[in-house]
Amino acid sequence: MNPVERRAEIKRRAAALGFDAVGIAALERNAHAAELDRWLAAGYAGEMRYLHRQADKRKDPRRIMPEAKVAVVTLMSYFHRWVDPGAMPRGRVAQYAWTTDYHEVLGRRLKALGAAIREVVPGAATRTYVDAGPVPERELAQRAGLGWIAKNTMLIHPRLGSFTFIGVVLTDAALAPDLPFDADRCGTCRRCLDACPTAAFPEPHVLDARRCISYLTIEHRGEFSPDQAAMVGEWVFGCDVCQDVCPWNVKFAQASADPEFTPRAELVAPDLVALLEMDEDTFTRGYGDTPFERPGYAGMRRNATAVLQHVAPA
Ligand code: B12
Ligand code: SF4
Ligand code: SF4
Repeated sequence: MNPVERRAEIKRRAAALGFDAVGIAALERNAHAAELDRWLAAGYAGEMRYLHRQADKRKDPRRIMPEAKVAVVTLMSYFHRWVDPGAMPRGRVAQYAWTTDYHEVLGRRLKALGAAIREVVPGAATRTYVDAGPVPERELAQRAGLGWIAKNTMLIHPRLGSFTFIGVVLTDAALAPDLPFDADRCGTCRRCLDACPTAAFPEPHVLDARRCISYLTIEHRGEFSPDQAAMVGEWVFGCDVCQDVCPWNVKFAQASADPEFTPRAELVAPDLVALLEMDEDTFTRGYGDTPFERPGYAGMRRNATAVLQHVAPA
């Protein structure tokens, strides 16, 4: 097989493994390295110190795996549409966390894709990444032709929308790269920027994570200041507002039919009062295999307290 035929075969196998889209990016210096430097210098990463430590690799992904030539980039939709959580007090949870932790599901499928690449190209080396790791995932997805980086900073695929997980396999296999997705289909729209409840976008394409509810409820360690608690509003884990209002999700995206991404009721609308009353063992039994494990018992109780204060102030 030549590099173009190998690319077609790998895409066929990726589809059979349940990936919704796949593309190949040549590994080059990140075209937006300067934006990353500016973003870090402005302090927008907050307490996510690892983003400073990983900056050199994010700016030049060839440094992650020196022998790698291309990134095989996958998208997997987890879109479910908004579900009314019913009687309050229940907090809202970002859709990506309505199911078993995606790192586990996607990690397993990416390993299978790595094995498929090694079958198609015997002797090839592969390394798989999802979320964790110094990989500029949105940048690589755009370069692999999978969509554009939108004003809300999300990677939007024209058919799937932005409720997608990105996965990456770096490899030294000789595969023909796809063309980058060069169009910007946001146009004059700015719904996401105007809808953000905490004004977290100082300008289009730039997110001040310190003001983002997703950062506050998932990444922030320790207690909330009164201002931070007020910003969280009704969101007990993550936030989807800047995606919920996007026409590319509202009009075009289809709900995922993937059985491994079937929503679990206790994640879609957790009972906040029960969350505050449960002990740590009960929390671990109920939520140990879910994204709630990242903020953990203490973090989720902190979030629940802030939401209850918002929806039913004492
Ligand atoms: C740190 C992080 C966060 C932080 C910061 C987010 C941010 N916007 O930077 C916080 C905790 C806030 C966060 C929140 C969320 N995250 Co997050 N997060 C990451 C992580 C680990 C690194 C992102 C990063 O490097 N940020 C720093 C900024 C500067 O880099 P960047 O976003 O990649 O931006 C690049 C481009 O935008 C480009 N660029 C800059 N300016 C410009 C201008 C133009 C015109 C263009 C074209 C490009 C461009 O340069 C940047 C540097 O390369 C990635 C996984 C990964 N390894 O990449 C997941 C990831 C980005 N997150 C993801 C998700 C799902 C979310 C949430 C939706 C979760 C939720 N519902 O609560 C929210 C969305 C909030 C939002 N609007 O971004 C997905 C996004 C999938 C997608 N389709 O885009 C990723 C890819 C994880 C994954 N594997 O699926 N996240
Ligand atoms: S995830 Fe929520 S808080 Fe964060 S930028 Fe989007 S709308 Fe704003
Ligand atoms: S809401 Fe509008 S500006 Fe924001 S990401 Fe979607 S299309 Fe782009």
